[in-house]
Order: sequence, then structure tokens, then C-alpha cells
Amino acid sequence: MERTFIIIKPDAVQRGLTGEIIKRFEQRGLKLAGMKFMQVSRELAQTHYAEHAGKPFYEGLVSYITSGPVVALALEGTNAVAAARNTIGKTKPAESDVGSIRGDFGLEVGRNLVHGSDSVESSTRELALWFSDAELTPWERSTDPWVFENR
Ligand code: IDP
Ligand code: MG
Repeated sequence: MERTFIIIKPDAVQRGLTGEIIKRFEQRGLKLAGMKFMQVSRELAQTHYAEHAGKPFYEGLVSYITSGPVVALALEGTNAVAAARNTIGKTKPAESDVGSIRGDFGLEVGRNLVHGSDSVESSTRELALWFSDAELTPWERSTDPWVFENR
């Protein structure tokens, strides 16, 4: 089953939106495989966002993601990467559809509330960077057959 990696960013945590955001992924049918509340180090932020190193917004991005605690999630489900990206919305909240997390709670790209892996390759890299094997917990959810046809 596909997995994706999500960060509930510091602005969302500070604004008390952690529960609201987790609720949206849960109601979509995505299944928790891992979750932790943590302060991101500068080193982890730089590795996670390595593809953006050198861009004009990079320094601001690293200070944003390290500015307060975050919640890191591993979510599992059919097409988990694409489904989570749709639930999150577009990179720029102003262009995000109402009904998406960024479209409902955000205005600015530098305060866009949540990260989601952009491909299966990225999710594999990011999950390995943020979670140890022991922190990912496989489980049978009693509703799985009502969310996944072939369970
Ligand atoms: P994504 O989070 O939708 O995948 P990316 O292009 O991968 O978007 O950018 C990573 C993060 O960098 C964004 O979520 C946002 O927080 C920040 N970011 C991207 N572009 C800008 C910008 O033009 N100004 C400020 N921050 C930006
Ligand atoms: Mg991205």
C-alpha cells in the first residue's frame, strides 16, 4: 500500500489546526502509519528541502519550518501521495480550491500550513529521513474493507 509523508507546519500547530488537519486526512480514508510532535533541527530542514537550496525563498523556508514544533505524519492508502496533495491544495493558498486545507485556512505561500510529498519517490526518501522503521506501525484498521475495495 502506498505511503506519503506529511508535515503539519509550525503555523498550523500555533494556530491550533493540528486536529482539524489530521481529521481531514482521516476522513479521506488515509490511515495513520506514524505520527510525532517534534522540533525540527536546521540540519533536518536543510536535508528535507535540499531541492530548494539556493532559491530566493530558501532561507525563509528553513526558518519557517524550524520556527516552532511540527507534527510529522506517515499516511497510507491507495494513491496516498496524490490524494493527500489534493486534500492539501496548491502550493499557493490563494490559488487553492476552497475545501482544501490551504484553500480554507491559508493566504500566503510562506505560511501554507502543511507539507505533502510530491511523488512516490519523494515519499520514500522523506519517510526514511523523518521516521525510523520502529516509528512506523502497521495495523489492521477495522474499517479498511469499507475504504479499500480489495481488503
Ligand atoms: P509544495 O509544498 O506545494 O510541494 P514546493 O514548491 O515544494 O511546494 O515548495 C516547498 C515550500 O516552500 C512551500 O510549501 C512553501 O512553504 C515554500 N515556498 C515555495 N515557494 C515559495 C515562495 O515563492 N515564497 C515563499 N515560500 C515558498
Ligand atoms: Mg514540494
